[in-house]
Amino acid sequence: MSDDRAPSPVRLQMRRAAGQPEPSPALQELYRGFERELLVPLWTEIGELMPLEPTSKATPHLWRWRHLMALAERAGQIVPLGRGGERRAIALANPSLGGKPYATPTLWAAIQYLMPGEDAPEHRHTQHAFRFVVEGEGVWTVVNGDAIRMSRGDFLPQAGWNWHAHHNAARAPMAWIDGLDIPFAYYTESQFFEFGRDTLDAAEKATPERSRSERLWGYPGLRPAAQAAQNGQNGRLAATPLLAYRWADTDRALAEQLALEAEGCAATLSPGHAAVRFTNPTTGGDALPTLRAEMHRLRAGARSRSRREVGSSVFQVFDGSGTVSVGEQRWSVARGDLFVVPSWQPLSMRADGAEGGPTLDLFRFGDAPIFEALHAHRVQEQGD
Ligand code: GTQ
Ligand code: FE2
Repeated sequence: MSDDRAPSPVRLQMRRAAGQPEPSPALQELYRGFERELLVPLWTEIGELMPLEPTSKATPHLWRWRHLMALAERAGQIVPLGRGGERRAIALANPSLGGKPYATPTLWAAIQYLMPGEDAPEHRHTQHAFRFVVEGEGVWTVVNGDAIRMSRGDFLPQAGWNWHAHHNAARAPMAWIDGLDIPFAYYTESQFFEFGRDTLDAAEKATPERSRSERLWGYPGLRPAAQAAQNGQNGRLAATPLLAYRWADTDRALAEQLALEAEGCAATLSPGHAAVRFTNPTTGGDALPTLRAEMHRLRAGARSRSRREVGSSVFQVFDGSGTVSVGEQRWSVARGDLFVVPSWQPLSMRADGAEGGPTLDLFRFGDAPIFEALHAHRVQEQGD
């Protein structure tokens, strides 16, 4: 055997354990043969490769909004924005994903910050994205030339391969959060990216109250007839054509679910726990192909059912305060705080306060559409 051969990256250890062959010189020699030929037997790996249920590498973790904001503000002062770096976005890095900028194995979650008058340059990519605003206003996100106002509580989906730029038309800086499927696209080696124009034209710097997409699609149950069936798939679009879901609508939908529950109609997930999902009006399914987004509201003092599911999620507290437990972790949370729920880790949430007090509102996004599409999704709820 030649000595100039690179050391084998395969390392096999003989172990005395159930299901493992008895260590012996012959076994040792067999394992060295496997290493030379870059082979790994199933019997040494099966516990790690095929566990009885998901054992996520990701850790439940909480990021405090005030710490994120302080650092984003500092970045606004000292980090210029431009072509190449593309965005002043600062990602949540799960503590057990090797320092990668991934909130979970599939999800990117970042705080993005724009100074007054600043533009983030146009580009497009196959990764699906959305913006969610917990506070502030003054930025318009420009998607295929359509300027879309961003303000508190708005959910702004933006499916892959659409041109987009962001424009701060106000005199104050603004922050928001981005969610994307960047890690999923990275591991599956499926991503494409293109640079667009370096500057926006005057029309794109307009600041309309309502975007073209809302003027065309923003009416419950009404579809523009000119957009009916010519898109193939019986008019089902892969991603939502509605590019802004406004807080006034979301807030009202949640308030009405709780009101209906109080009137004795079964409307909520569990007592005092209302939720809505942001959907594609042409399908009724998730707004984006890979990302699910929802808003949850817990009545003061209410507790959610404990629940675990395949796939991971990121939550941001939108309003109110409460206690959240994820796996072994437990946190008190308040406005803006972000936390991650790894695959198959139980989540339960409780709103602070006594009856009649302020609700706990939480924005949530996750990767469930991926697993649903592959028939690999499972949910287990307390009491099941
Ligand atoms: O705003 O276009 O947080 O492309 C990461 C990648 C934001 C964006 C991110 C992006 C963007
Ligand atoms: Fe982007």
